[in-house]
Formats: sequence, C-alpha cells, structure tokens
Amino acid sequence: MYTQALNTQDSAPAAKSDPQADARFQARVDAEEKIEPNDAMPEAYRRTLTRQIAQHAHSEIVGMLPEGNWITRAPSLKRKAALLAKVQDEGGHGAYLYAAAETLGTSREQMEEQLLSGAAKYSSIFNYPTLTWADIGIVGWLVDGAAIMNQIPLCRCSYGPYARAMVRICKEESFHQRQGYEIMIALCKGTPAQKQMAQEALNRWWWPVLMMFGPPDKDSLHTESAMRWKIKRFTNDELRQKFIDATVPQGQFLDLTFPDPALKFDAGTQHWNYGDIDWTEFKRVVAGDGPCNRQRMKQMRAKHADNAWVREAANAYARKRQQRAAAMPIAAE
Ligand code: FAQ
Repeated sequence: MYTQALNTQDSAPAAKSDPQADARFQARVDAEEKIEPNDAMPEAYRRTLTRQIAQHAHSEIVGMLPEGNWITRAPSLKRKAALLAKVQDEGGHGAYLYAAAETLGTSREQMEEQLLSGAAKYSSIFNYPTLTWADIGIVGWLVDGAAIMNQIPLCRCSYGPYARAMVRICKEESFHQRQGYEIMIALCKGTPAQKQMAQEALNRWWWPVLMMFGPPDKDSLHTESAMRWKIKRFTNDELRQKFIDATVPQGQFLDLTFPDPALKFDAGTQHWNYGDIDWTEFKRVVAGDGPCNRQRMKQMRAKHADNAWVREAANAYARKRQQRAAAMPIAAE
C-alpha cells in the first residue's frame, strides 16, 4: 500500500512494496518532478525523509545552545546584535523544518518527544563546547560553512516542502557563515593573543566539523537509497571533499594552520588530500558520550518544561478561535 502522507503515522506497520507503483514513483523522481505531501510515495521514502528532516530540525534547535551561550558575553553591541539575530534564525530554521516534516504525517509533538527521550539524533557537532569568543567565529565560518555545503544541494531535493524550506535557510546560512568569517578576520588581524585564540579554536573544531558530513560512504546506511530518490545529490565523502577544498584557502588567507599534517594539495586531482578522521570519536559522540551531550539534553528538557505555559496558552487561544468560528453564522454567498 502506498502512503497518503498526511494521513499516516510513523508507528504504522511497514507497508508492502508495490513494484509497479515504485516504478511510477521513480520515473517521477527521475524526471525531476517535485513530490508533494499528498502524492503517492513508497513508505520507505516517507520514513527516510521524516528521519532526515526531523534530525535536521533538531540540529537547528539544539544548535542554538552553543552560540546562545555567548549572547550575553559578546564583545560589542554590534557583535551581540548579529549573534542574537543568527541564533533566532536557527530557531526559525527548526520551525520551517518541523513544518516540512509534519507534511509527511508525524506531528511536531511526536518529533519533540523523540528528541527529548533520546530516540532521535541531532548533529554530532552540537555536542562540542564553545569555550572562547573565537569558537563563535569558528561556528559561523566552519559549522555554517559545512551546513551550507550540505544544504545547497538539498534545495533540489525531490520532496517539495523540504526543498522550498532549504532555499530560505541557505540564504540565511550564508549570512551566518560571513559573520563567522568576519569574526575570524578581526581576531587574526588582532593582537597575538587574539590570533592564538583563533588558532586554538580551529584546532578544537576542525575534525568534528569534518564529521558533520556523516560516516564515510562505505559505512553510510542511507546514501544509496537517498541518492536514488534524489533526496541527497552528493555522497557524504563528496561533500566533505568539496568543503575541504573550499575552506583550506580561506584558512590560509587567515594565516591559520589546519591541525592535519597530512593536508596537502594534489595538483593531479586538484583536491586537498586529508588525514584519517577518528570515526571512533564520531560514533562515541553520536551514541551520547560527547563532551556536551548530557548538558545539551538536560537544557532541552528543562526548556521544554519551562515553556509548557506557552504551549498551553497557544492551545487555549486556538480552541477559543475555533469555538468563535463555529458559532459564527455562515455568510450568504
Ligand atoms: N551527527 O547513512 P548516513 C546546522 C547518522 S544543521 C549525528 O550517512 P544520512 C545549522 C545518520 O543520521 C546540521 N548523526 O545518514 C546550524 C544515520 O543514523 P540513523 C545538520 C549522524 O542521513 C549551524 C547514521 O549516522 N544538518 O548545522 C551524523 O544519509 C550553526 C548513518 O549515516 C542536517 O541535518 C552527524 N553528523 O546522511 C545550526 C542536514 N551524520 O538515522 C546552528 C540534513 C550521520 O540511521 C548553528 N541531513 N549521522 O540512526 C543530511 O544531509 C544527512 O542526514 C547527513 C547524514 C549527511 C547528515
């Protein structure tokens, strides 16, 4: 049975595949048609998308925490205003993404519940601490830079609501990347102590940022099907390489040293070769044992409890509007 997305739940038993319907669906995807919420789609497509979009939404929301940590300590009014706007943007990205995922049949409440119970993942990168102001520069330059590299192709994702949400998100992420790089320029042109702070932040974040792109292709569970369905347009390793190629010259301009002795330009391939990534660290962080996993989840649960009154007030207001609308006489045509 094929799903009519808005009417289904993730808890529904896995539907049997229908080869003819699968072929019709794949032909639409191959023809670059956008798939819309109530279109027929294989159950596996719906589940893959729901997982990816929900994880993406959770990442945007948990990602507000490491930067939010510096809003009260930003070094100037200009920096504070920019950081405040950026962190608010990330909250907005989470909201668009939850809305896109809801069109596939899972409610925002269910997704939040999955995050708070630890059943759903969010990006590994947000389990690292922002220890100095330079980390805020690095998050904008590298974390948003990596996010853009991964997300620009998602603007061409086969699922319409996700693709459209990504267009606006990418525009905002590029402002975020520039504000981060501008912080790095200021620090690198500043005093020797500021330059050292920038270098130490790069040393801490470089490898975790490379892990953001996900496991190597040979270990990736979802890439093959996600590429076939044109959810992903590039593999994890392809995007990682594109990011490294774009970012190393930016670091050289800052006169910073990347913490990878194997980083070397290959004139033959025109790519930067890089050293081995520590995938045991990645697995540990994703499994919940990174430097800040426990702190992040504690903060998310406390925020959810503190904000219960906002949800109650919004629900009460919605009920009142519904009752008023139901009591109104129907206008004559
Ligand atoms: N962290 O088979 P694959 C941002 C999991 S937004 C944790 O290769 P897939 C904005 C993966 O879920 C950053 N888990 O998976 C911002 C899967 O586990 P599952 C987030 C990871 O989906 C900036 C398993 O490993 N961006 O930064 C990670 O094909 C600054 C096997 O992996 C997105 O979510 C990881 N890094 O490829 C906000 C973009 N990588 O579910 C605030 C959309 C992999 O089977 C401040 N997502 N896993 O249990 C994607 O493009 C993809 O989902 C990938 C992973 C590329 C992340």
